[in-house]
Amino acid sequence: MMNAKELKKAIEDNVKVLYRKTIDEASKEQVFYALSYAIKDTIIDEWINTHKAYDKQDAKILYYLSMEFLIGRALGNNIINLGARKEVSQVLEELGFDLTDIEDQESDPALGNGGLGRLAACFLDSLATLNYPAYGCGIRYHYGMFKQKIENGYQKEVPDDWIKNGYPFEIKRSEYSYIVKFGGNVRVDNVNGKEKFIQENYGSVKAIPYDMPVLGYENGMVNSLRIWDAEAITNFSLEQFDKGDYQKALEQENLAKTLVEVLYPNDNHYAGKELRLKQQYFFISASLQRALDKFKSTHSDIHMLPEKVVFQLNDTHPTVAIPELMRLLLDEEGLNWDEAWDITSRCMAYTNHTIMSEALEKWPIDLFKSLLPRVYQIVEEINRRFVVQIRDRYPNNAAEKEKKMAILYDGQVRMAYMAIIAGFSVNGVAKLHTQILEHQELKDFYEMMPEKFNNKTNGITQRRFLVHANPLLTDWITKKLGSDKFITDLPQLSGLKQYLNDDKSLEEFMEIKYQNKLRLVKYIKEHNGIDVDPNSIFDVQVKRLHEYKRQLLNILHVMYLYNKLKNDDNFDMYPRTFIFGAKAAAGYRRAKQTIKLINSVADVINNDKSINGKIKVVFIEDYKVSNAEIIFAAADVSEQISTASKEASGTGNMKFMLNGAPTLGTMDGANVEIVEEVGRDNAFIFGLSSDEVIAYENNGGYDPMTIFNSDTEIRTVLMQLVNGFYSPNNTEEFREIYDSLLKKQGNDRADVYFILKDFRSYAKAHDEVEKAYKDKKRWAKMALTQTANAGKFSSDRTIEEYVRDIWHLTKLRLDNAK
Ligand code: GPU
Repeated sequence: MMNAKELKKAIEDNVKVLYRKTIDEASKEQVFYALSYAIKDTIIDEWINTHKAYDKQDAKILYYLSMEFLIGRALGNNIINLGARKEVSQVLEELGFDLTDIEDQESDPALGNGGLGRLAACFLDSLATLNYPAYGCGIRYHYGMFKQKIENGYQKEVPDDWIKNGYPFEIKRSEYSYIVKFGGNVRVDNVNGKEKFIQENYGSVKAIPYDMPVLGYENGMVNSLRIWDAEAITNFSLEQFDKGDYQKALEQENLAKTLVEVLYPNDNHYAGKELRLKQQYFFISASLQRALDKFKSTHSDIHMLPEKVVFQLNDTHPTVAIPELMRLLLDEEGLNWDEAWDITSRCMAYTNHTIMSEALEKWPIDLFKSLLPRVYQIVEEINRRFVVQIRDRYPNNAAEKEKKMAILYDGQVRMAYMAIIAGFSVNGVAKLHTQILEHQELKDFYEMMPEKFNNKTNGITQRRFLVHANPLLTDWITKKLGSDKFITDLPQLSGLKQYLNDDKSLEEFMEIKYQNKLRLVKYIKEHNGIDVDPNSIFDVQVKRLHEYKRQLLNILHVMYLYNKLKNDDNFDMYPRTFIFGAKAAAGYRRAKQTIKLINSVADVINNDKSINGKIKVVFIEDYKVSNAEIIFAAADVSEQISTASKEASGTGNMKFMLNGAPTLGTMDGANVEIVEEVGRDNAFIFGLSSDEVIAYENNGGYDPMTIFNSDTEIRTVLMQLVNGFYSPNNTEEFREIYDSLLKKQGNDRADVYFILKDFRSYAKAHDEVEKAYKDKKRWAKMALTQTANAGKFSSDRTIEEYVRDIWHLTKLRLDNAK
């Protein structure tokens, strides 16, 4: 890192070169660019040095293949990982600017939907921090996750043109471009008695990589996130035009334009769109071609590939990597099937992130085949050989096993099955989730190949979600522990336990929470125009809007509390602010209706003077990584209320915990492990267990009408959905929500997600929260207990487990590192 004087000069020079301005004339945005380029400058040498070390040490490299990297803003994070936070803020101050203001100028790169994409970003941070050689490989979407506007209570999607003004931390690397082919047909040639498969009449596009630096924490390591952009090859080339291939030239031009245009905004949901499959193959083919070329530039024997390269498939979205690697090995490298299969199956590992059936990718064979004719042939052969294996192993129930396990079945390509069959590792993302995979969802595969299955409980990076998000707490912890080692060794937080009975420390801890609440109060005032009482309990649910995550349960409970305040003279409550933040997939009706409901309830309650502000409801517009950091730091209560068995892990739960907010949740996903760490007394657990949920599901569900008929308070709340109480101009506004809770919907049971079933138990858990919070000291202790026990949930721990059990990487040595 340059010293303060050099940095100051670099910023001033950049402002001049970029904008023909002196620093006193520069806007905040201009200073953002000037500073970012100065920071990039200091990164570059370490970046080069890291990749020289890759080559010199002949390091095994991980390729983390993912359709999503929800990286969030880079500037602040890079400054932290360079260890230059204090120095940079000071320089900026001298120049008359505030670092936080400057950071706010950066667009928030949202190349992901939610948990899955954010996990990939946390993993990159940990890999670099732990000195492991790795590339993230993904897509350079021109439009990331849409920006959310709330208009009249409804979500409106606005395109996220994140690269409009140029993104300072990326480098275009045209010299590593590759061609990717789509469609056409396969011709078989016979060359010297050997079959050769040639794809012809295809359309193609050029894949151009952009690299972003991924910095380790103060270790001189800089890995790359490589995202692929598309360009047309022909540009109406005369050649094609002459051949009368005008139509094709146009098509290719068009393909290049649309291919990487936009991220599909679906979380945990497979929509089966052709363009999505094209995106998948596009970035996979380019990434693999590059990985093989890189390997071959320093190795002569392709059979060594598994010793030097490993590919991790982030869910099934990149699974086409399996037949694509086979294709490259067979058709380009000239290997035979067995050799290619041996290499492929030793290079590929798969992570499963959900058991939700609507998320499972099953491509129609017709579509798959016409888009990827050669790749499909290979899938057929993989499937044929696997079916032979099944018949061998299960001679008595082969047909049944085939139905349950074959890759090709019922006219579909079942991507998860291909990933399991071809790869050497299948992992779930939390203990409970992995158990459910082994014993329910994938039990036939587990029975046949148990050695492949393993668990890797998710984690989060403390560099972003503590050091960057919560500088006050970071400084306090550093003081209390006498060291900042927890920044790279999170379990050191357990040293805070010695302060659990120290009144002064508890007071300091809660004072920091209060300061962070003030920061959020200010954000809410500026962005929502709502006044929030910082002394109220901040009860927060931020995550994607999904029925299984049950934001509906939360808001129904708010309606219930409001009724009690209004109607029951004996009822009183500690002031609460219910904070929501959530984007709904653009085509997800029920999710959008739930957003409208939350906003309608907010409107009525926030404007009712008679309840003295005892309840406030805030819907934070455009929930994203940058405001998430402010929200986690300010939360008192972490709502993790998914229907048990449905949330594979959750990672927001860990971010709240790290920042001192106890979990109010079900025994689902990683909540189970959070409770294991803090103890049952330091969490508010409610609801059906996953076993109970699964048992109900196997028996046709339960009857919500008995609850409706017997519980008058619940009934009143439900009636308010359809009597205009929250929608005076349209009593039908929330009819579908009402119906979904009480009536069968086509093939769906009533109340698929057990909202009414869990309601009373949820309300009781809320009572417990209030009781605990009123006892200031008890609460402070409970809050500090969360932070002190968060050590397990660092993505550093997760990555070390992946390395130990799956990737077998070696730490890179960096000679020039500090
Ligand atoms: N997840 Br599949 C997503 O965010 N999007 C998806 O499309 C799929 C899974 C999430 C899980 O819902 C969440 O429980 C988990 O913590 C996260 O992936 C990371 O593993």
